[in-house]
Parts: sequence; C-alpha cells; structure tokens
Amino acid sequence: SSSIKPADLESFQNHLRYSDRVLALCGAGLSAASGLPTFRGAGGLWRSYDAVSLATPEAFARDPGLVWQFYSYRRHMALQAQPNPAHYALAALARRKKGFLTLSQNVDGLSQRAGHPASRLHLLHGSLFDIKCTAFYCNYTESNNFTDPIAPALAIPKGGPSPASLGTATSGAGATESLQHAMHGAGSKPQGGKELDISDDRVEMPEIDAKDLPHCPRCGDGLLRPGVVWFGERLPEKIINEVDNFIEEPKKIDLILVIGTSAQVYPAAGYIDKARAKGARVAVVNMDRADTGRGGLEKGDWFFEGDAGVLVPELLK
Ligand code: BJW
Repeated sequence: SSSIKPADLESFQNHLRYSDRVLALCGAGLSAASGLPTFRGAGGLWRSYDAVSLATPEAFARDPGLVWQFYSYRRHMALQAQPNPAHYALAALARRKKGFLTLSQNVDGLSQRAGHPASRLHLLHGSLFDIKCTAFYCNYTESNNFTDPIAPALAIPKGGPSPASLGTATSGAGATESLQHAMHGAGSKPQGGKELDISDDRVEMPEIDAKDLPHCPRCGDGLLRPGVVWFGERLPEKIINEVDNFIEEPKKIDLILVIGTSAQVYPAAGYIDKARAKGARVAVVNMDRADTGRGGLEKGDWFFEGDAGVLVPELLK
C-alpha cells in the first residue's frame, strides 16, 4: 500500500537504473520512522526549548549542563532506536552502486548500524557518538563512544511522579542504571522504576554541577562536548573536500535523492543546487509538500509524499 503513482515509480526507477553517479542528501525525517524526533515542526521541542536553539556553541557556553542533558538524552534514544527500512535500503544501494554517496545530516548512527559502507557515507554534521575536548590547548577526540550515560550525573532519572499520570513515560527497554542522586527532590522515591521522559518539561530534571559533566581523559580538566556541528561551526574539512571532489568531477551527476530534510540548513542544502548544476534530476521524499528546499522543484523532478521509512525501500527496490 503505497502512495506512489505507478508512472512516477516507473520513471524514477528507470532513471535510477541508468544513473552512474547518485547522491542522497538525508535529514531527520529519515530517522522519524525509527522514533527519533526531527528538529523543526512538531516534535522539535525539547522540554521548553527549540531543539535548534540548543545546537549552538552559545547555548553550550551559557549552560553546558542543559546542553549535555539534551545530547545525553539523544545518545540514549538513538542507542535504543533501530534502523528502519529506509536506512537498510540506502545501505543496500550504497553496496551495489559504485558511484553512490550518502550525505547525511543525521548524527544518530542509524545508517552505520544498517550496514551502510562507511566509504560512501559522509556525516556532514558529525555524530552523537564522537566526543571532543573543548580546552583550546587540547585536541582530544574520540569516536564511537557508546557509553550510556556518558557520565553518571547524566543518567536519565527513573521513578518519580507516576509516569502514567503524565502519560509520557518512555518504554525504558535496555534501561540505563539510574543514579538516585540525580533525582531532584525525590530522594525518598524507591530505586528503579521507569525512565522519566525528560524531553517533557513537566518532568523535573536535576541541575548538574559543572564538575559532574564529562571531562577530558587526556588533559584532565577540559570539558568534553559532543562531536556534532553546531550553527556557526565549520563542517569537517575532510568531508567537505570529499563531497566537493565528487561533485567537481568532470562527469555529470545523474540524480540526487533528498530524503526527510527541510533543506534549510547550509551548506548541506546547497548540495541540491550543486548536483542540479551538474545535470542531476532531483527526487524528494518528504511528509511535507512544502519542504523542497529554496529552489523548489523543477521539470523532471519527482516528489514522493509520505514516510521515508515506507517510500524509500519501495523506490530503491
Ligand atoms: C519526514 C518524515 C518522515 C518528517 N518521512 N520526511 C547560507 C544561507 C543562509 C545561512 C547560511 C548559509 N550558509 C551558512 C549559513 C548559516 C547556517 C545556516 O544554514 N543557517 C540557516 C538555518 C539559515 N549554517 C551553519 O552555521 C553551518 N556552518 C557553516 O555554514 O559554517 C561556515 C563557517 C565558515 C567559516 C567559519 C565558521 C563557519 C553549520 C550548520 C550545522 C547544523 N547543525 C544541526 C545540529 C547538529 C547536531 C545535532 O543533531 O544536534 O544539524 S541544526 C539541525 O538542522 C541539525 C540537522 O542536521 C539540520 C537539518 O535539519 P533536518 O535534518 O533537515 O531536520 P528538520 O527537522 O529541519 O526537517 C525534517 C524534515 O523531515 C521535514 O522536512 C519534515 O517534513 C520531514 N519529515 N518526518 C519523510 N517520516
């Protein structure tokens, strides 16, 4: 049961079959079917904060405890989530098509876990599981750090006010060890219970002492931060260069798939126009008809409306 018109499916699949050089630009909508929230629109709030406003160096400088709670929660949720059929379909395409590259804005690790070959996956905005030291005199970085919680003080509190009464509890499968001291004003509550949904601002969240945030194992005193790209920060130079090399090859680009992204954030969104300028036809997969990027659609493009988790596997079959 799909909403794809048979004629569109056929013309798209024909074009894909004869495409040698293909890009996929992915965003948060790719992981929506895995239960992870997007940034903009419904679900883009974390507690009372706009998720985008927490993804800045200024927010981290102002309140590293709050920003770490946000990222620690997202690390936890991403580890609990499973790749969906769209992640698997892209990974399979990347394995069978030589001239294919995925440019993912997502930091959740789900493409990697779906078996996407790393050589054809460029993480434009870093990873929740990369960590780096913020001290200017230290260049410590670490990748694939899956420790959850990354520091004991960042454990998601359990128990507390009846989750049923709030109706917001997460399922808590594979729960982390809770530290009861993390419970603010709930010292007499029994150990255990369900993890609280701290993305809901009706759930009380502990304030965290700066000394209890993750610190650098190399220099000893630098505060660690997530290895993601915040607004105003440069994307990793190596990745930009590799993507530019692909785009600037004399050969044309046949197709760019634009999957589950609002295409508002640059330089990522700019790859749509760059691919177009190299001859690419554009195929957008999105829940929202309005989200086709700044340039909009042109003749010869496709728009597939609906859940990427359903549509992408059908398109790439
Ligand atoms: C579904 C679905 C389902 C839902 N199925 N679909 C040019 C013009 C204007 C501004 C700039 C420009 N160049 C640079 C800028 C500034 C800025 C920028 O772009 N601002 C704009 C917002 C105006 N860019 C930057 O600052 C970048 N850095 C930079 O340019 O550096 C240059 C520099 C030079 C010299 C010195 C220093 C710097 C960095 C941008 C970093 C973005 N970082 C974030 C956070 C990452 C970490 C984290 O995850 O927390 O990246 S912000 C956030 O937005 C995150 C995302 O990757 C990114 C994109 O969001 P995405 O994925 O598109 O999600 P949503 O929520 O927006 O959309 C979801 C979509 O899915 C929607 O369309 C839904 O409809 C759809 N959907 N469910 C299919 N089931």
